[in-house]
Amino acid sequence: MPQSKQEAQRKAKASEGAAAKQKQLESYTQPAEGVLTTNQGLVVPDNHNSLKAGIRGPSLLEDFILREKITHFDHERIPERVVHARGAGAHGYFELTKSLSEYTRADFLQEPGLRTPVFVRFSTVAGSRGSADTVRDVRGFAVKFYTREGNYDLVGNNIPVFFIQDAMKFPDLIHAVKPEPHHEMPQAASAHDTFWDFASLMPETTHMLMWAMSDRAIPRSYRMMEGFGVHTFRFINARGASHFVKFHWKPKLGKHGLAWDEAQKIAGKDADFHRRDLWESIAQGNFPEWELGVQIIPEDKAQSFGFDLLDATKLIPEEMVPVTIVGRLVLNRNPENFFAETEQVAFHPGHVVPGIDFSNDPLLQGRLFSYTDTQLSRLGGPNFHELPINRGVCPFHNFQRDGMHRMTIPRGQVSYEPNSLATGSEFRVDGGQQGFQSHPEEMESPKIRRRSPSFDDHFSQATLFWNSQSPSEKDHIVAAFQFELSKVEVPAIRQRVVDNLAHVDAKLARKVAEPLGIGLPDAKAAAGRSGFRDVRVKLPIEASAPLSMETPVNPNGNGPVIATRKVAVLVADGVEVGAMRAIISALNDAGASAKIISSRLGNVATSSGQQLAVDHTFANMPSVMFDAVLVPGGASHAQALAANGDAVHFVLEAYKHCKAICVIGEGAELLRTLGAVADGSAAVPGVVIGRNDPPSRPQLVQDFTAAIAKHRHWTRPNVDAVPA
Ligand code: HDE
Repeated sequence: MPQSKQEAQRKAKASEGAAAKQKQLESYTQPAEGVLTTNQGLVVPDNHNSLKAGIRGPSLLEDFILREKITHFDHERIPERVVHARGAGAHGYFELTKSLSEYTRADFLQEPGLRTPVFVRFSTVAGSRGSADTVRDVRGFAVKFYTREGNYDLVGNNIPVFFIQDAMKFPDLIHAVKPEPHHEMPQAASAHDTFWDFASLMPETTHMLMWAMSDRAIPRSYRMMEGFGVHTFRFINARGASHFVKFHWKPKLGKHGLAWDEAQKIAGKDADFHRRDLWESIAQGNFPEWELGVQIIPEDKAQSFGFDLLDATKLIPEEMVPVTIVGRLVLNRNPENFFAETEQVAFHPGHVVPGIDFSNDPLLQGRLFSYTDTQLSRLGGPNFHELPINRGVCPFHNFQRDGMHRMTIPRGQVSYEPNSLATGSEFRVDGGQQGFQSHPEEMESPKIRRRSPSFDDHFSQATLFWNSQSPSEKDHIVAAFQFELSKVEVPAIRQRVVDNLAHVDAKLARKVAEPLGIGLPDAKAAAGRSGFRDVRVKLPIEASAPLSMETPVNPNGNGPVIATRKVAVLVADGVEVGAMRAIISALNDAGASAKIISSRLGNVATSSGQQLAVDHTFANMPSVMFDAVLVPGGASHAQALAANGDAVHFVLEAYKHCKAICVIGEGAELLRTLGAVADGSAAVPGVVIGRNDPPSRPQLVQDFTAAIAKHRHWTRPNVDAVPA
């Protein structure tokens, strides 16, 4: 067969696999149109009036149509997830690009080109279902692979380590971070006494705190964050050999954060910011994409790092074990129904397939119990695996029976094994080499309720993280600690936190402490507290580049990426549109989008007397909804904008949030209103000042594109002087 035909057949087969889940889900969908009926199928004759004893009389109990409607409504809510309640989901596929057959027998990791359908749910951790998307928090990154051997769930986060080492502490951690129990405040925020009280008394949280105070915890988009399996797992190959493995998701669009002031404002202006961003990108055909990477560690190397692979507060720096890219994840379809899919999806790290197994990480071990258990109260019984979104695409059969909401109808007399009645011949599960085989790890040790001493070092990786940050990233971390601790009312808690930080880096601790009205950080006091162990593993590296968000995810990627970036174009009557149109067209070609913003909807008149349609107003789409701002030229337009407080605020705020700004011709007037960039003549990072004449346009386009691609210009001067 010619190769191209083979390739075409392979592709057709691959997409068939990816569509398996969609086909299955379609059989459960219900059209929105048609006559209204009761749940029993009776046509409803009148959907506005209840049945009454007389035209002005009381309603009758007999009215089963009213009763059914109200009863169903009364029971519409289910308990929200106890953590990760707020989330957004999408369908897509995972395509293997490099066979992992050397390490694992998992079917979906054998044949490059094979596509496996997936459902992914991103989430915040602490907030309730209706909380804002852009709060400072860890993000969940949960992937359900509907493989031909059963469902595999990789239930990870956007941060590669965790707050605690043992599942025993999880309820305490979550009780501490959730709203305080007496008055249920604050919502979706760690900036309060109970969280920092707990954290300060648990030095093992320190490494994760560093990540949580970094811009990782305020991502620009779900599409622009990394994902991590966090724990060490095992791959088991066809010969039964085991390797340890850590999973990484690397976003195609790079990893980017918001400014903290911006994140807080977005929480009010558009609480659905991340959910909307994901939905709109997919709806517009800009399918979010990640690469799957693995760090593979031979069993005999596992003890060689100094820190323990079973300790979820540790990562393995990529310099020590490189990440190999083995596949890609593409999200290409929005759910049909939020409740049926995103809310009812039930992830579980214990959903594994043959070839993937657990490590003894005591945090992971606790999770293996929790996830099925929690669905029992959340989804109302043991049959949640039958919900359409949770069904595997391969057949399943066993003799578990009955329970709330059973949907399948098991046939026949037999519900036990072994039996001879189901088919007339003897049937028993043979206990052989078929199916999932637990890795036969040797176990010879006494039962013990203690922490391994190999988990004792709580600071060396926190220091590694700190040393890996750029100066601006360090500033953001310091500011985040200061903000959070300034909300803590008990000074002794603030003091304990900075005492612990002194073991990460003395300068960091001093800086954090400065505005907090407490004493100097006291490393000795921290070391004297119970729970503190003075152990430091010597790492072979001082810093690790991939830990900085400023290190590109894919250093070999081509050119500046501005795809899906949003640019606001500020206009008023008299706007000169020549250069503006050239820039917008170049932005569109590069996959970015531009929206025309003015003080009112409708049209503005251009300098040549044409009408320019306005997309949004300054009030309904403020600067925090955009990645960059363009102010075209035109004398009366520039004057009008400079006299408009909303327009000035728009640019000031974009300046403060270090976004790319391009001003053309008289549009530069608006910049001059910024005390911070006095006359606009000095080169300010990310501020592009151009002329209206056609010959300068290519350079203008190039400079503005490069400025947007840089995401943010954190080193911009005088940002604090801007009162936005
Ligand atoms: Fe979870 N976690 N978790 N977790 N987790 C849940 O399960 C739990 C942990 C993570 O989009 C719950 O179905 C325990 C680490 C994500 O539906 C619950 C421990 C990581 C999601 C639960 C942990 C996670 C959850 C709540 C410590 C990163 C959302 C609802 C022993 C690797 C999944 C539910 C979704 C959800 C328990 C720690 C990630 C209660 C006991 C570490 C992404 O079962």
